[in-house]
Amino acid sequence: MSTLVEINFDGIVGPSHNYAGLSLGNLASARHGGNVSYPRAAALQGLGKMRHNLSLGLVQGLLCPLPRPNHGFLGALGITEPVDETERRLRAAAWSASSMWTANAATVSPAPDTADGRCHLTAANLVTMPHRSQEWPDTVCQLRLAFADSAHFAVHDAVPACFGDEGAANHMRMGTSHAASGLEIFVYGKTGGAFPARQHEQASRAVARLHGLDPARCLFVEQSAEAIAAGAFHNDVVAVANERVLFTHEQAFADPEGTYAAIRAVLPEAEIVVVPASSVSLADAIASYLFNAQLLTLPGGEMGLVIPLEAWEHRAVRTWLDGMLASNGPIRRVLPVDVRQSMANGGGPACLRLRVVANPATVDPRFLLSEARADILEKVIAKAWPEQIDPADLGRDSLASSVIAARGALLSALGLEALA
Ligand code: SUG
Repeated sequence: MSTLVEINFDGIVGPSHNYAGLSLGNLASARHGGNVSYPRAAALQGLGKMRHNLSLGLVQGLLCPLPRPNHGFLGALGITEPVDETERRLRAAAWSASSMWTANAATVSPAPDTADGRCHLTAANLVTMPHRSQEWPDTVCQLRLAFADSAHFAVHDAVPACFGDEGAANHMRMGTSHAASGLEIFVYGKTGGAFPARQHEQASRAVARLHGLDPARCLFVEQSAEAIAAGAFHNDVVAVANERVLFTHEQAFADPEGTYAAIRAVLPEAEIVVVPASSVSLADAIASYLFNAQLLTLPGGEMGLVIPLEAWEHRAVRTWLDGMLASNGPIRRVLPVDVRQSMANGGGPACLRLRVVANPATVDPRFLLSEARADILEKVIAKAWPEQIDPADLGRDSLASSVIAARGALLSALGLEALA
């Protein structure tokens, strides 16, 4: 039996989690900008999702929040307190806990797909949004620690900033099993609408080259302009794949039929589950985050879809899901989870995790979760995470001290002081 399994590395929600309305084109971020956030509840919700997946018998990994407020970023922009009106957003950027959405940390090509037989990870430059562009150097440090075993992993710096790259959120991998050689699907957008296209085709092509992928097993697919205009700022808001199954909204891709045909040409076993707009409109798909789901192969072999509660509670989505479960489709279980604090910033279950197919024994164990370690994390979060943050509090020294201390307590509890 292969030792390669899918490991989901969830980002622990950082103690500075707040709603600053920083992401143009991300409707939830815009809608909740200025609201009071609840970092402790947010981190406990995230941990609850990790525990949920652990209890399903899956291997669960974790990644730590990055250092915030980012004084280096503020210094490089010449920003000091007190800030004026024009500097407020940049200051908020330096406080953002956005690294929790680890689907944007990197693009991952597992060992069966690469020329040198190692799992390759390229950190995402995230240049389209200022608050996210500061993440990648710290992300690379963390990935180099978690995946330090160079016999099995290669971690690349981000591709040059001239080409925006948002990582695994715009990348899907299909195959007969996780351990088999895969078809890697890179989804990019084209600019032109009211909202930015955050993934550039050339960034995706660079990642494929860096990872040593077989061009015959790569697809570069354009995201539909309507999807971006409707608020699908990443492909993972309108489509998700797992092994032989693609679960997608009918308006996800610029050329849906061409995309499905190209997938079937490489993977004849592919099962493509298309949700028609007549059942769930693009607007409802984006409001409910139906597709921002974790499509998982459960230990028994059947597939489960971990969706946000918002999708489960949405009338049209629920009707469609009930019909799907009653049919004989490949997705056998629907598993709703509560990640409402993250959802209010546009981050559903799929945003919160980075998928890595690897042998868990080759990963630094400090980045793997067990029930016992989850108990430890829960205590640290309950004790050290701020209960709430009003965006007007950003910049306060007392808040900065508690955010820094909370992250420090987490790193010590995990034995990851090296990231301090
Ligand atoms: O980059 N939200 C994130 C959400 C990322 C979701 N990730 C995936 N779809 N994979 C973003 O837009 C909001 C921060 C704020 O407004 O305070 C934010 O960054």
